[in-house]
Amino acid sequence: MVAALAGALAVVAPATAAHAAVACEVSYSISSWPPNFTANVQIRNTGDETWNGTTVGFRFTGNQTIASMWNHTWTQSGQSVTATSLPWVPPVAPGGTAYFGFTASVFGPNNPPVDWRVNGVPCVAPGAPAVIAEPDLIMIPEGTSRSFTVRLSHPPAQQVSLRMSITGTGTWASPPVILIFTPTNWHTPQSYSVMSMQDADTVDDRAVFTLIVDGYASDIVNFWQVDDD
Ligand SMILES: [Ca+2]
Ligand SMILES: [Ca+2]
Repeated sequence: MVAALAGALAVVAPATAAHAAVACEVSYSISSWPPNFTANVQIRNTGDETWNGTTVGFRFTGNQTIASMWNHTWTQSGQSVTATSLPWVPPVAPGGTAYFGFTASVFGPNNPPVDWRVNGVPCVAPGAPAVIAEPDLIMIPEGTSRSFTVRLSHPPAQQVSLRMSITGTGTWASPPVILIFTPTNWHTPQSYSVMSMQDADTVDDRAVFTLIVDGYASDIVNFWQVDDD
């Protein structure tokens, strides 16, 4: 079959503390009167961190040249654009949407920009295949177990397996099982348990489990240990 998800015991070296996740979903539409066009951009905050200001990066695939922008200021270098929210633009809470737009000109094809990023993190197109893990954040008393569930947004063409990467601090145990998604069970949530091992320190450790399936946008689950020492 395939490699196990994680060993029976995942020891996470003290490194950077876990952080909230930035995730985003872009909708892009244009009104065109060649060679000019107006573009409207909506970026939904699908992560669990409020955006206090957004720096949006994207890349044109043609010779588009921006002439003006609203809600954000911009710099354009060749096909690469960086748009930064103006100071009066309100924060965007999880589930909220950032809006901006621009006027531009183009000669030749006018396909949507690619490589969208918010504050350095790649975005996905709405409706793109994604791993869906819930909940996003789990408070876990030291020495106990908690579970999250994983499913897929779209059916795979054939059986796929879930991979997992773990970053953060502390000692975490998880069963050596493999979660498999098939063209029939892809939308059924599968449970995965994680144990926060007893440790000698008094620090509330944090770990981020990143759930990965090839061809799907990854999702994450944050574990916040509640230390009992
Ligand atoms: Ca402890
Ligand atoms: Ca601890």
